[in-house]
Amino acid sequence: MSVLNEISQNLQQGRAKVVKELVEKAIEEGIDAKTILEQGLLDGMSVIGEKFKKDEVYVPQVLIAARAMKTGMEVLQPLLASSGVQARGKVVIGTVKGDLHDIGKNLVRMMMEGKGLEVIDLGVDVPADKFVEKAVESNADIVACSALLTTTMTEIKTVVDEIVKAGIRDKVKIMIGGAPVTDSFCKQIGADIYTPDAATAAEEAAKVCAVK
Ligand code: B1M
Repeated sequence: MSVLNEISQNLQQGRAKVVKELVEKAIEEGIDAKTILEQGLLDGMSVIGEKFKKDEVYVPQVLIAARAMKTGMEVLQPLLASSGVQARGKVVIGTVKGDLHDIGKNLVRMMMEGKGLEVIDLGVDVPADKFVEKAVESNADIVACSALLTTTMTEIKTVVDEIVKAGIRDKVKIMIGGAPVTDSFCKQIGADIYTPDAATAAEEAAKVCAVK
């Protein structure tokens, strides 16, 4: 098995320490950082994403795989930066104002990072103007809103309105999700993309960034 394959396999098993050692080994073998990222770490996260979508793995396995990915990335990051490898796109994500649920939002963030996107996580209870401020400041491709309560999902509309008001509607795609959110709600409030789960959200975000 190649070292890249080993990285992918061990990441899927959530073995953070082994992944770190294997990434170091791959660097020593002279494999370039971009290849290690794409054919090792991102490959592993992509398999986990697919399995999560099919209910073949559950939240805890995704979380430990994401932790292993993070550990590998810590070794790789300085090399990626110095070799000029850019993130594939930028996402500003948060749970909307009044809502403190963040487990699903964190999964979306991790899966998006697993697709090689830079994700700026604003946390929970995020007011609409904060989404806009960060999107402008970071020149984001996507604003991603999570809501878990029927009483807070309407807050996503406020985010859409603020984005329009700020004059950046044509610059960002608005992605939305969370248990009470639906595709028809997405259309109704003028957002762009509704996805039901974290893996699909990451796939759609990667598609958006690929055509930008
Ligand atoms: Co709350 N809660 N909660 N809660 N909570 C729910 C959501 C609820 C359905 C429980 C119930 O009554 N059966 C209910 C909402 C009812 C409704 O509005 N329809 C509810 C309620 C009422 C409340 C409080 C009001 C309770 C109270 O205080 N009376 C209160 C509100 C606090 C607030 O936010 N202001 C509250 C509080 C809490 C805790 C703090 C205790 C805790 C949150 C801890 C945390 O997140 N750090 C909590 C929890 C854990 C839940 C349940 C049990 C689990 C939510 C969860 O994490 N699921 C939930 C009941 C349930 O869902 N079974 C419930 C796992 C997670 C992986 O799924 O977040 O749906 P989820 O994410 C999914 C998809 O939705 C999607 O991807 C993920 C899967 O891949 N997704 C996106 C999510 N965001 C996305 C964004 C995208 C795309 C996809 O694009 C941008």
